[in-house]
Amino acid sequence: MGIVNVTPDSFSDGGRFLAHDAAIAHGLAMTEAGADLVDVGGESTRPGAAEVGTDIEIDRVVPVVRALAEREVLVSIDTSKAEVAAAALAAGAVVVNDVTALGDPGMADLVAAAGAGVILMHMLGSPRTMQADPHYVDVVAEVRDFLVARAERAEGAGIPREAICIDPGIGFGKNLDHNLALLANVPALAAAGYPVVMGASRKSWMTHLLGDLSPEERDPVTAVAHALAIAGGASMIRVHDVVMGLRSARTTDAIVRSFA
Ligand code: PMM
Repeated sequence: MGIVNVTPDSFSDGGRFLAHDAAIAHGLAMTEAGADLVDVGGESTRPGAAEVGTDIEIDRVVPVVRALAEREVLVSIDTSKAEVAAAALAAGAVVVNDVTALGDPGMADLVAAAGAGVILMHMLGSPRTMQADPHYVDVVAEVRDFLVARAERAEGAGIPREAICIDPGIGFGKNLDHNLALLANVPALAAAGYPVVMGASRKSWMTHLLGDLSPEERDPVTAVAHALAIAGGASMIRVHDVVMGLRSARTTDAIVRSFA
Protein backbone atom coordinates (compact mmCIF):
# COMPACT_ATOMS: atom_id res chain seq x y z
CA MET A 1 0.00 0.00 0.00
CA GLY A 2 1.63 3.23 -1.18
CA ILE A 3 1.09 6.50 0.68
CA VAL A 4 -0.10 9.67 -1.11
CA ASN A 5 -0.63 12.61 1.22
CA VAL A 6 -2.43 15.53 -0.42
CA THR A 7 -1.68 18.29 2.02
CA PRO A 8 -0.89 21.37 -0.10
CA ASP A 9 0.95 24.34 1.37
CA SER A 10 -0.98 26.83 -0.67
CA PHE A 11 -4.73 27.22 -0.79
CA SER A 12 -4.63 29.26 -3.97
CA ASP A 13 -6.05 27.52 -7.05
CA GLY A 14 -2.58 27.24 -8.51
CA GLY A 15 -1.22 25.58 -5.41
CA ARG A 16 -4.16 23.16 -5.27
CA PHE A 17 -3.83 22.24 -8.90
CA LEU A 18 -0.12 21.58 -8.53
CA ALA A 19 -0.69 19.52 -5.41
CA HIS A 20 -3.35 17.43 -7.17
CA ASP A 21 -1.17 16.88 -10.22
CA ALA A 22 1.80 15.89 -8.12
CA ALA A 23 -0.31 13.53 -6.01
CA ILE A 24 -1.80 11.84 -9.09
CA ALA A 25 1.65 11.42 -10.66
CA HIS A 26 2.97 10.01 -7.38
CA GLY A 27 0.09 7.53 -7.12
CA LEU A 28 0.62 6.36 -10.70
CA ALA A 29 4.36 5.98 -10.12
CA MET A 30 3.70 3.88 -7.02
CA THR A 31 1.34 1.65 -9.01
CA GLU A 32 3.99 1.22 -11.72
CA ALA A 33 6.45 0.33 -8.97
CA GLY A 34 4.12 -2.45 -7.81
CA ALA A 35 1.81 -1.02 -5.16
CA ASP A 36 -1.46 -3.00 -4.99
CA LEU A 37 -3.31 -0.16 -3.29
CA VAL A 38 -2.71 3.61 -3.20
CA ASP A 39 -3.75 5.30 0.04
CA VAL A 40 -4.89 8.89 -0.54
CA GLY A 41 -5.18 11.17 2.50
CA GLY A 42 -6.01 14.88 2.85
CA GLU A 43 -5.61 15.38 6.59
CA SER A 44 -2.34 15.03 8.45
CA THR A 45 -2.59 12.69 11.41
CA ARG A 46 0.88 13.51 12.69
CA PRO A 47 1.11 14.06 16.45
CA GLY A 48 -0.20 17.52 17.32
CA ALA A 49 -1.75 18.08 13.86
CA ALA A 50 -4.84 20.29 13.74
CA GLU A 51 -8.06 18.96 12.23
CA VAL A 52 -8.96 19.88 8.67
CA GLY A 53 -12.49 20.90 7.69
CA THR A 54 -14.61 18.44 5.71
CA ASP A 55 -14.88 20.65 2.61
CA ILE A 56 -11.14 21.24 2.45
CA GLU A 57 -10.40 17.54 2.88
CA ILE A 58 -12.87 16.61 0.11
CA ASP A 59 -11.39 19.28 -2.14
CA ARG A 60 -7.93 17.86 -1.62
CA VAL A 61 -8.62 14.16 -2.11
CA VAL A 62 -11.53 13.71 -4.52
CA PRO A 63 -9.79 14.88 -7.74
CA VAL A 64 -6.83 12.64 -6.90
CA VAL A 65 -9.02 9.62 -6.10
CA ARG A 66 -11.04 10.13 -9.30
CA ALA A 67 -7.99 10.49 -11.55
CA LEU A 68 -6.32 7.38 -10.10
CA ALA A 69 -9.53 5.30 -10.16
CA GLU A 70 -10.10 6.27 -13.79
CA ARG A 71 -6.70 4.73 -14.53
CA GLU A 72 -7.76 1.49 -12.79
CA VAL A 73 -5.65 2.12 -9.69
CA LEU A 74 -7.11 0.58 -6.54
CA VAL A 75 -7.49 3.47 -4.11
CA SER A 76 -8.05 3.57 -0.38
CA ILE A 77 -9.22 6.81 1.20
CA ASP A 78 -7.39 7.67 4.41
CA THR A 79 -10.04 9.53 6.38
CA SER A 80 -11.96 9.33 9.61
CA LYS A 81 -14.90 11.39 8.31
CA ALA A 82 -17.87 9.55 6.78
CA GLU A 83 -18.65 12.55 4.56
CA VAL A 84 -15.15 12.51 3.06
CA ALA A 85 -15.27 8.73 2.69
CA ALA A 86 -18.63 8.99 0.88
CA ALA A 87 -17.22 11.52 -1.60
CA ALA A 88 -14.12 9.40 -2.19
CA LEU A 89 -16.12 6.19 -2.65
CA ALA A 90 -18.34 7.99 -5.16
CA ALA A 91 -15.16 9.06 -6.97
CA GLY A 92 -13.98 5.44 -7.22
CA ALA A 93 -12.15 4.53 -4.00
CA VAL A 94 -12.65 0.88 -3.00
CA VAL A 95 -11.32 0.84 0.57
CA VAL A 96 -11.77 3.18 3.54
CA ASN A 97 -8.67 3.44 5.72
CA ASP A 98 -10.03 4.75 9.01
CA VAL A 99 -7.49 5.69 11.72
CA THR A 100 -10.38 5.98 14.20
CA ALA A 101 -11.77 2.51 13.38
CA LEU A 102 -15.40 3.64 12.80
CA GLY A 103 -15.25 6.55 15.25
CA ASP A 104 -17.69 8.47 13.00
CA PRO A 105 -21.13 6.95 13.65
CA GLY A 106 -21.99 7.05 9.95
CA MET A 107 -18.91 5.22 8.74
CA ALA A 108 -19.83 1.53 9.12
CA ASP A 109 -23.17 1.80 7.31
CA LEU A 110 -21.56 3.83 4.54
CA VAL A 111 -18.81 1.26 3.92
CA ALA A 112 -21.34 -1.58 4.03
CA ALA A 113 -23.69 0.11 1.56
CA ALA A 114 -20.81 0.88 -0.83
CA GLY A 115 -19.55 -2.71 -0.73
CA ALA A 116 -16.11 -1.31 0.09
CA GLY A 117 -13.31 -2.72 2.21
CA VAL A 118 -12.23 -1.15 5.49
CA ILE A 119 -8.99 -0.87 7.43
CA LEU A 120 -9.64 -0.41 11.14
CA MET A 121 -6.72 1.22 12.96
CA HIS A 122 -6.09 1.59 16.69
CA MET A 123 -5.35 5.01 18.14
CA LEU A 124 -5.24 6.07 21.80
CA GLY A 125 -6.83 9.53 22.01
CA SER A 126 -6.68 11.92 19.05
CA PRO A 127 -3.73 13.15 16.95
CA ARG A 128 -3.61 16.34 19.05
CA THR A 129 -3.17 14.50 22.33
CA MET A 130 -2.12 10.94 21.59
CA GLN A 131 1.61 11.23 22.23
CA ALA A 132 1.23 13.14 25.54
CA ASP A 133 1.82 10.18 27.86
CA PRO A 134 0.27 6.99 26.54
CA HIS A 135 -0.38 4.23 29.08
CA TYR A 136 -1.40 0.59 28.72
CA VAL A 137 -1.36 -2.35 31.12
CA ASP A 138 -0.88 -4.81 28.24
CA VAL A 139 -0.57 -2.91 24.98
CA VAL A 140 -0.85 -5.94 22.67
CA ALA A 141 -3.97 -7.35 24.35
CA GLU A 142 -5.63 -3.93 24.63
CA VAL A 143 -4.99 -3.04 20.99
CA ARG A 144 -6.14 -6.48 19.82
CA ASP A 145 -9.33 -6.40 21.93
CA PHE A 146 -10.18 -2.90 20.67
CA LEU A 147 -9.66 -3.93 17.05
CA VAL A 148 -11.70 -7.12 17.43
CA ALA A 149 -14.57 -5.14 19.01
CA ARG A 150 -14.50 -2.65 16.11
CA ALA A 151 -14.28 -5.45 13.54
CA GLU A 152 -17.34 -7.05 15.14
CA ARG A 153 -19.13 -3.71 14.95
CA ALA A 154 -18.22 -3.54 11.25
CA GLU A 155 -19.55 -7.06 10.66
CA GLY A 156 -22.70 -6.16 12.58
CA ALA A 157 -23.25 -3.27 10.16
CA GLY A 158 -23.02 -5.68 7.22
CA ILE A 159 -19.39 -5.34 6.14
CA PRO A 160 -18.29 -8.87 5.18
CA ARG A 161 -15.53 -10.33 7.33
CA GLU A 162 -13.24 -10.74 4.32
CA ALA A 163 -13.46 -6.99 3.63
CA ILE A 164 -12.05 -6.04 7.06
CA CYS A 165 -8.39 -5.49 7.94
CA ILE A 166 -6.97 -4.48 11.32
CA ASP A 167 -3.96 -2.25 12.03
CA PRO A 168 -2.30 -1.67 15.44
CA GLY A 169 -1.59 1.98 14.56
CA ILE A 170 2.15 2.33 15.03
CA GLY A 171 2.87 5.78 16.49
CA PHE A 172 -0.76 6.58 17.35
CA GLY A 173 -0.70 6.98 21.14
CA LYS A 174 2.28 4.69 21.64
CA ASN A 175 5.76 5.20 23.07
CA LEU A 176 8.81 3.35 21.76
CA ASP A 177 8.22 0.28 23.94
CA HIS A 178 4.57 0.09 22.89
CA ASN A 179 5.51 0.30 19.20
CA LEU A 180 8.19 -2.37 19.55
CA ALA A 181 5.80 -4.66 21.45
CA LEU A 182 3.20 -4.35 18.69
CA LEU A 183 5.78 -4.94 15.96
CA ALA A 184 7.06 -7.99 17.84
CA ASN A 185 3.63 -9.47 18.48
CA VAL A 186 2.01 -9.55 15.06
CA PRO A 187 1.13 -13.26 15.52
CA ALA A 188 -1.09 -12.31 18.49
CA LEU A 189 -2.87 -9.73 16.33
CA ALA A 190 -3.15 -12.03 13.32
CA ALA A 191 -4.65 -14.72 15.57
CA ALA A 192 -7.74 -12.49 15.84
CA GLY A 193 -8.55 -13.76 12.33
CA TYR A 194 -8.46 -10.53 10.32
CA PRO A 195 -5.67 -9.58 7.89
CA VAL A 196 -3.16 -7.33 9.67
CA VAL A 197 -1.94 -4.07 8.11
CA MET A 198 1.34 -2.60 9.40
CA GLY A 199 2.25 1.07 8.94
CA ALA A 200 5.66 1.68 10.48
CA SER A 201 7.06 3.62 7.50
CA ARG A 202 9.41 6.50 8.45
CA LYS A 203 7.76 7.00 11.84
CA SER A 204 9.50 8.71 14.73
CA TRP A 205 9.94 5.58 16.89
CA MET A 206 12.99 4.98 14.68
CA THR A 207 14.66 8.17 15.84
CA HIS A 208 13.89 7.29 19.46
CA LEU A 209 15.70 4.02 18.89
CA LEU A 210 18.55 5.11 16.58
CA GLY A 211 18.87 8.91 16.79
CA ASP A 212 18.15 11.46 14.07
CA LEU A 213 17.47 9.97 10.63
CA SER A 214 16.33 11.67 7.42
CA PRO A 215 13.15 10.31 5.79
CA GLU A 216 15.23 8.32 3.29
CA GLU A 217 17.50 6.98 6.02
CA ARG A 218 14.36 5.67 7.72
CA ASP A 219 13.43 3.50 4.72
CA PRO A 220 15.84 0.60 5.42
CA VAL A 221 14.68 0.63 9.05
CA THR A 222 11.10 0.52 7.78
CA ALA A 223 12.01 -2.46 5.59
CA VAL A 224 13.41 -4.39 8.57
CA ALA A 225 10.39 -3.65 10.77
CA HIS A 226 7.95 -4.59 8.02
CA ALA A 227 9.88 -7.74 7.10
CA LEU A 228 9.60 -8.93 10.69
CA ALA A 229 5.91 -8.01 10.74
CA ILE A 230 5.32 -10.00 7.55
CA ALA A 231 7.23 -12.92 9.03
CA GLY A 232 4.84 -12.66 11.98
CA GLY A 233 1.81 -12.85 9.69
CA ALA A 234 1.08 -9.29 8.52
CA SER A 235 -0.77 -9.18 5.18
CA MET A 236 -0.24 -5.60 4.07
CA ILE A 237 2.36 -2.88 4.64
CA ARG A 238 1.75 0.86 4.25
CA VAL A 239 4.88 2.51 2.83
CA HIS A 240 6.37 5.69 1.38
CA ASP A 241 9.03 3.81 -0.63
CA VAL A 242 7.13 1.21 -2.66
CA VAL A 243 10.19 -0.25 -4.40
CA MET A 244 11.95 -1.01 -1.13
CA GLY A 245 8.70 -2.16 0.50
CA LEU A 246 7.96 -4.59 -2.30
CA ARG A 247 11.50 -5.99 -2.31
CA SER A 248 11.49 -6.55 1.43
CA ALA A 249 8.00 -8.09 1.33
CA ARG A 250 8.86 -10.44 -1.52
CA THR A 251 12.13 -11.46 0.11
CA THR A 252 10.38 -12.12 3.41
CA ASP A 253 7.66 -14.11 1.67
CA ALA A 254 10.28 -16.15 -0.18
CA ILE A 255 12.14 -16.97 3.03
CA VAL A 256 9.32 -17.60 5.49
CA ARG A 257 6.40 -18.59 3.27
CA SER A 258 8.26 -20.16 0.34
CA PHE A 259 6.67 -17.94 -2.28
CA ALA A 260 8.00 -14.84 -3.96
N1 PMM B 1 -0.32 6.12 9.60
C1 PMM B 1 -0.56 7.36 9.18
C2 PMM B 1 -1.73 7.67 8.46
N2 PMM B 1 -2.63 6.71 8.18
N3 PMM B 1 -3.29 4.45 8.27
C3 PMM B 1 -3.08 3.21 8.68
N4 PMM B 1 -3.97 2.23 8.38
N5 PMM B 1 -1.96 2.84 9.38
C4 PMM B 1 -1.02 3.76 9.72
O1 PMM B 1 -0.04 3.39 10.39
C5 PMM B 1 -1.22 5.12 9.32
C6 PMM B 1 -2.39 5.43 8.58
C7 PMM B 1 0.42 8.45 9.47
O2 PMM B 1 1.54 8.30 8.69
P1 PMM B 1 1.90 9.28 7.46
O3 PMM B 1 1.93 10.67 8.04
O4 PMM B 1 3.23 8.81 7.02
O5 PMM B 1 0.85 9.11 6.42
